[in-house]
Amino acid sequence: MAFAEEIAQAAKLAATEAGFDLAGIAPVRQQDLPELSAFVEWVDAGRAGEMKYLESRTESGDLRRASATNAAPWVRSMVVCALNYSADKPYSVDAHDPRRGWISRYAWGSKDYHDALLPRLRQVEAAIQQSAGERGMTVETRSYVDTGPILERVYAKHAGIGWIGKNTCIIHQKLGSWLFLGVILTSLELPSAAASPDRCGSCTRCIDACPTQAIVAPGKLDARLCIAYLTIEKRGTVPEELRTGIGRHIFGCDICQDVCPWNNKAGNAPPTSLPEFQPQDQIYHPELRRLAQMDEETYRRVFRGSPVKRAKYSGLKRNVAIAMGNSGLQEFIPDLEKMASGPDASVAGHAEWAIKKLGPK
Ligand code: B12
Ligand code: SF4
Ligand code: SF4
Repeated sequence: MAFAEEIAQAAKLAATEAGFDLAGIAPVRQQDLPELSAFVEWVDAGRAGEMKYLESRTESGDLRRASATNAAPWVRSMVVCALNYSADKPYSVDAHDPRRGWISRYAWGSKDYHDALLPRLRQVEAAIQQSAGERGMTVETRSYVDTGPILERVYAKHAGIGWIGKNTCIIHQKLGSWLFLGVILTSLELPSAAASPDRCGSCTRCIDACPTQAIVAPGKLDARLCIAYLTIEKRGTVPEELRTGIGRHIFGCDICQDVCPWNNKAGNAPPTSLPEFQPQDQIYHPELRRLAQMDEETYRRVFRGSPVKRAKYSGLKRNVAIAMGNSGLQEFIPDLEKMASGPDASVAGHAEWAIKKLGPK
């Protein structure tokens, strides 16, 4: 046990040295993680939408994500690390220029968060290996940043990183919720933290502010209604009845975090100083017209290394068409007409909808 405590300390120290803001250790036994069963209910209710990878099952028919042992039968504990990505820029709820679209805070930097976190996790993994080796022990380790079938927020809660808010995000009392998570599975039983206590209390600001009523109950999000899903994950057609609620969001959505008191308290949610998460001029709150006119090569250059690439060129243009339709600005009609007569049927269809929404010139 003394060795396990020392290795745990070495892991946490290495996490700090690698630049993580928070690190803790979570248990992996099912009985210690009651939230895992909520995932099964969530999938059964169809809330994953078209994100079929969340519904992947083991040979025995269990949902792969319902237990970390499905990814690694040897896992005995999990080191969870969190990195602050907040930036010194206004929140989306305070940005009202109808000529501009909103790209979610997590995508403003020059590097995709997977690429920013994985090398740091590898550093921590190496420290765990070294610390165990020095004590004559062997250890298996494996790192994931949203790259494996692990319910990262559940483990983050039980590693003491933060509680799962009613908006479903991990929130830390001081750092707020602008946090990326990464996990390291280990074959050692390391001493785990106490789970973070819930501090949402009677607050319901996130639920009340969500424009598409995607938070159907505290801690339960119907992804099919969430703007982040609709603008990032959903391919092809965005259901017409959901387009108005998307507003001017063109990639992701921050509203349920913008309104959260833990991101607004004086001194809370400080900006990160990491260079890779500093807002890029071309990405932060961009002009819709510039994006509507952007050719594919420029798109690839501007968004190189950025999570925005996940929406693909066609998806981003589709989102821009919806945002233009929601802007109330008829000056966008000529751009929309060009998009409506372009070769991409999905973009064209959404541009036609936007033209109709803006009404006759
Ligand atoms: C799929 C996914 C999405 C989907 C679905 C999100 C969702 N809330 O389910 C979509 C595309 C909508 C999405 C959006 C975003 N995502 Co996302 N996403 C994921 C992913 C890949 C899986 C999450 C998942 O399994 N969801 C299914 C639900 C059921 O699980 P859960 O959210 O963990 O929910 C738990 C709680 O709700 C809890 N629970 C159950 N009942 C109850 C009841 C109460 C009262 C409470 C409090 C809790 C609770 O148990 C559930 C698990 O069973 C994770 C990475 C990973 N591998 O975990 C990233 C991840 C969750 N996403 C992340 C981010 C940053 C975002 C966005 C902020 C991006 C953006 N700005 O657009 C938004 C946030 C939207 C939001 N409010 O959640 C971060 C979250 C960091 C944090 N601080 O929490 C993660 C961890 C990625 C990472 N490695 O950093 N995401
Ligand atoms: S990210 Fe936006 S759409 Fe999704 S739950 Fe939060 S406020 Fe609602
Ligand atoms: S807005 Fe309120 S209810 Fe929602 S996550 Fe933040 S504290 Fe919890």
